[in-house]
Amino acid sequence: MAFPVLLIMFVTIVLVKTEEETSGLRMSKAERLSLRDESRQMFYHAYHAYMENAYPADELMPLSCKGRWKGITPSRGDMDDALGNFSLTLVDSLDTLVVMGDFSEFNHAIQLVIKDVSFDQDIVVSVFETNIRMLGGLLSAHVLAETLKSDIPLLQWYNNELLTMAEDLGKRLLPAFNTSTGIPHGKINLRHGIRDLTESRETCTACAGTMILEMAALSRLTGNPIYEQKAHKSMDRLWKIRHRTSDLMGTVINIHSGDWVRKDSGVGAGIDSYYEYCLKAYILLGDEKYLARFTRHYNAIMKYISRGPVMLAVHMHRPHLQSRNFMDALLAFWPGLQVLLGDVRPAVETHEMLYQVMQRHTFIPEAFTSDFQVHWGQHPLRPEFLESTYFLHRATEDDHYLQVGKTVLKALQQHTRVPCGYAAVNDVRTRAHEDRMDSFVLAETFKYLYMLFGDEKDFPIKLEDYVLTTEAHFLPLSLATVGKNTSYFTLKIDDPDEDKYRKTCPNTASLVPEKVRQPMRQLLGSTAARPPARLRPLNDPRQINALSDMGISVLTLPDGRVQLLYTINTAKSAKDAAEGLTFMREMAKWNSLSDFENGVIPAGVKIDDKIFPAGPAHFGKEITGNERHTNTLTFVTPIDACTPVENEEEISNGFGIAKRGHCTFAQKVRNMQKAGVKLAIIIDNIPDSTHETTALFAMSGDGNDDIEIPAVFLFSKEGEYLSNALKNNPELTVTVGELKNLKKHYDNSCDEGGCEAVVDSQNLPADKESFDHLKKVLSQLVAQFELSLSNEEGNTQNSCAEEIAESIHLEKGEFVHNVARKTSSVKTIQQSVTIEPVGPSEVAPKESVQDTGEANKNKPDEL
Ligand code: DMJ
Repeated sequence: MAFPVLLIMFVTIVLVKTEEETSGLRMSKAERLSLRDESRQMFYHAYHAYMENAYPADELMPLSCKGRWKGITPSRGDMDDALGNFSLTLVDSLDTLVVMGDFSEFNHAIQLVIKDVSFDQDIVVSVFETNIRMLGGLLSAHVLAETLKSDIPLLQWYNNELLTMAEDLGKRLLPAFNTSTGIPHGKINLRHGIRDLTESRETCTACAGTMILEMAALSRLTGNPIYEQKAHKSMDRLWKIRHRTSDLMGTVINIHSGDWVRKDSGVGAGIDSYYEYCLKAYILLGDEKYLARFTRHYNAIMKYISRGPVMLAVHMHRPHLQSRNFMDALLAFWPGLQVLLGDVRPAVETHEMLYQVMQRHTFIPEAFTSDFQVHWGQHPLRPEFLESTYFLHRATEDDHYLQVGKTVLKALQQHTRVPCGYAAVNDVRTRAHEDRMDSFVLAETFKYLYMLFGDEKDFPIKLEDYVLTTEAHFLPLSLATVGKNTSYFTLKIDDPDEDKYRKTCPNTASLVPEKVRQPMRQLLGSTAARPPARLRPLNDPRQINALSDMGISVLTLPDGRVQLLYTINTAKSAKDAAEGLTFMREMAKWNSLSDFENGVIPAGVKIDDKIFPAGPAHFGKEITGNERHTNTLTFVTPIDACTPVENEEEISNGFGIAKRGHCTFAQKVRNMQKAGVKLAIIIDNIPDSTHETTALFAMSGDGNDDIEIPAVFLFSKEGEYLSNALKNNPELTVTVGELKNLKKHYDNSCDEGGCEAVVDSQNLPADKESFDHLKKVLSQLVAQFELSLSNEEGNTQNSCAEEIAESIHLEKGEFVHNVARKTSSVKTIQQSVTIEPVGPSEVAPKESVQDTGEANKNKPDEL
């Protein structure tokens, strides 16, 4: 049954390798193997730290260097969902030991698990987390022990003990499925079942839909069909409640009624592994109904959620309406899943987008905006990006993916390794640590790194004989034939349409990953160009209609920015589509003018003999050219300047200093201006931030033009320097100007090219004004336009085989021309551009950033 999928994967792997250049740096075998060894050492550093300082606790707290226990260590709320006082990290790590060929420690570890772990505890656990980490870990270790024991004498004593434990655990999870819908409760008491949990009503789609692999494996290995039957029933119900027109799923369900509680639909938190298990259920079990379902979902996702490389959640019932303007780190698994399906080209694109995000922030933050700014800064050393990197490398054999893995590995080593393990990053902007090392770091992150750099011969098992679960545990493909002929496993197809969708699109022939990645880089980091005249006077609704004809829709994001979305198959004609693409490309380039890194003119503050880069403002007097402002300074009271400034007399026409937070930048500067401040300096409130690690940005305005004084933004460290200098010398004067010119004037350091803006300021003024006007007009018109969009259904897509055949041959120079001829080659050539009418809005950083991953399995709306 699994044969067709294996064939797809094989075809993918063979065909994707082409004669084309990989453009990225080649990696020597010696370097690759040394990275493999380093990955292994990283795993052991974490593993030993856990075993020596935390075991038998569930997790290691790497900063306090002790164990985390449920009910004993102060609770972190939903973040503790995965805990159950059942030595979670050890169970999750068992098969990583096998992959690394360490049979001696594997042998020792399984003996410890058998001896120490008990599930007979009065403890409430997450059904989803316990299933993927504990049940999956036990089953995988059991299968590997069984497989290896004939070759490894050390393991010959093994006699199904882990399977017995898995069955004990499986039985304890079963009562969760006792709901009228068959959709399981989110939590269960390991000893008492759902007693006292009856008021729990909601669960997330991923929570309910990520049971089938482990449950089916348990059934097939024990011969008891009940587990698999329950999980199938839950999957059947989920399929039934999909949105019948869009084929999309929401993220939270009422387990009793089967109604949707949250109807936002993306591919990340709250839903991710449901889609993963639809496809992998087919791969593992060979049941074609799962492929049919996955294909339907996949087409919907590629039609509504995928915007080129970007994946943005929409409303499941109004799929043309975006529900969020940010993505979360969990969606980084998606390219890996696309590789499994055989749709490598969009996988390459989305992976490349994620790599740009990773490079920009060193790690992929828990959530990031559609223009790749940090939305939630945490990074708990998640595996998803490496998982996709691993699959893409297997499919393409492109050394680029080894280089990507190396970048991730080095970032982990440099910023997260601590004496007692690896510590999660609390905020990628400050790289502050968090006392947290999740079990998936050992189960997945280091495993994927090791498998990425390893040789086939480094692994004691044939990787292609297994499906990797969502927690990277191994389940053997041979399970497909176990029980295949029993009536228990013959499942009825409940949807007459399903047969129509029983085809996948292994569409990777002649794919050239570097050619796919290149445009992504251009999109995200292009040098700016002057806008063509026809983009300027967009001041009339008819022109919005013209955009619509070109396949471009306009959305206002909640933070006031405007997003243009281009979908070829909504264009009126081939000619319009080609125009639309040209428009988008030009806008992408041009838009970079409003992105600081790509062209806004950095300001500088000279304090004593040091010149610090500072962010300018989108409001007030512009700081350009050779003009320099020099003056004395005063901290304003109140320090946030959110209410009228009280120390007006002290200021006496000098510069004022205020702190970021509590109100908008514009509000602060307006209050300071009223108090007679001549230039406002706003200091960041994120501890330890500095321009050395965080990209400068321009402060946003609020649409009013009453502010006349200039304003600049300094990161915390530079602000601290300023405060100290002022403390030492209350008469201190500072000079503010355009960074480049300050440097030229005072220290000639521009000769080294250290202060060049990407765009020469001479190119800016004339068109900048009209572009601002365009953005204003777009903002005003957008609400009206969005309404009309919501009633609009996109055209049906071509079969993906056709699409790929048409789009794979696009050369850079031919792009527009080809699109004009091939308007139906939709999904791989979508683009979106976000225009910032103003800079990033003034958002006070959250003091305690919440987890967006596991926690959001249950609370996806928090993202
Ligand atoms: C893991 O536990 C699994 O991969 C899960 O599906 C998602 N979250 C974590 C890793 O980020």
